[in-house]
Amino acid sequence: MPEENGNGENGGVEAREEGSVATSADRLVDLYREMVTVRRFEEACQRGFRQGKIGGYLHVYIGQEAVAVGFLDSFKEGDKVITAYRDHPHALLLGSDPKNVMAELYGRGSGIVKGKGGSMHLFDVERGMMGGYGIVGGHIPIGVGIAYALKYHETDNICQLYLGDGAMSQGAFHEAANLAGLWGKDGQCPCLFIVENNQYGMGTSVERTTAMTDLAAKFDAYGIEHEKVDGMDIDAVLEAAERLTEQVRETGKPYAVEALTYRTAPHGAGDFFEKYRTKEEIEEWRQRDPIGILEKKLLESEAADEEKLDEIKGEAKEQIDEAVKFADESEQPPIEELYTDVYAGEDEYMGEE
Ligand SMILES: Cc1ncc(C[n+]2csc(CCOP(=O)(O)OP(=O)(O)O)c2C)c(N)n1
Ligand SMILES: [Mg+2]
Repeated sequence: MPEENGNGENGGVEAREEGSVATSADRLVDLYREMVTVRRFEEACQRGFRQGKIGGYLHVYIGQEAVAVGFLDSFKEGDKVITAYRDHPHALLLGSDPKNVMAELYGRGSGIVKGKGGSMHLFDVERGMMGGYGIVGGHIPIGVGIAYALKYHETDNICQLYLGDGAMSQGAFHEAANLAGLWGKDGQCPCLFIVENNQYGMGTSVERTTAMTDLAAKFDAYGIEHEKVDGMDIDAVLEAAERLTEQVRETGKPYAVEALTYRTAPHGAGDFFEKYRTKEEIEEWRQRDPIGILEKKLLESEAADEEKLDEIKGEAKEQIDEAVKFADESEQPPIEELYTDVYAGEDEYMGEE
């Protein structure tokens, strides 16, 4: 935690204890803006779903923002990102326009995948966003394969592979982690596993899912080094992200980080009754809300004042209001587009030019 403000010429915030990164005031304010924008987006689409404007299903990242914001801060051009269905922040943070992301949720032709993917299947391959997958654990082998391909093609890029605590009990996780560990022995699998441990898979707590609740330690079985990070504290996440992305890039070996976090929103936007957890528990975690923590830090260190924070919140709201308007006013995809990009052409499928 920064203790005082105004270090260095740029008004940088004092670095935390050993091993931490120096986070300049401007950078922290930018990260605050990112977190608030993601939060406004998630609130808006949750509303849109409940108003019946968004079909399919939809899961928001409310409470978990510091994880994606922190790790994607270390994203380098050419890197790849893959995640499950709680994927809106990852697309937004990689630079997809909120208007097109919102339009995708609304199933419109102006959506980032032309309205065919919806909330759980966001792709923006040019920006490194490799999806958005609805089958729990289904994306993990794909992410490991992407990491292998990055080395095979002799790049120095890495794959950030996000997965939930629940996904770690899937067979696909264990098979993929096994291969990642094996390929990693030869420096051939630059995959950073980022476990978003929000402590529940739908309504089932980690304790009720597995006898071995130390999720990071499960990677030991596959020879993959690991650690844990406080996923509610952006400073802690930034430090881990910067250090670990560089390590994976340099060594070509996979690494796993378990970010302890909490979704203060229900599992999905259509869930209202949460019998599996108490209001008190949710309230306790709200006290550790990552945006609240950063806000406090910014104010205490005088990196920003109330006025600045209000201005950022206002701008984020405006941007997301515009995204909702754009989505709502966009056309449905034309019927002739129904099969376009759905099946690979025969030639493509056979691997011919
Ligand atoms: C193979 C499969 N089984 C079950 C489901 C239903 N399902 C959707 S989300 C989910 C929980 C996954 O939890 P976790 O991996 O912790 O991710 P979180 O929702 O907490 O982000 C389940 C069981 C599914 N989508 N796919
Ligand atoms: Mg979970």
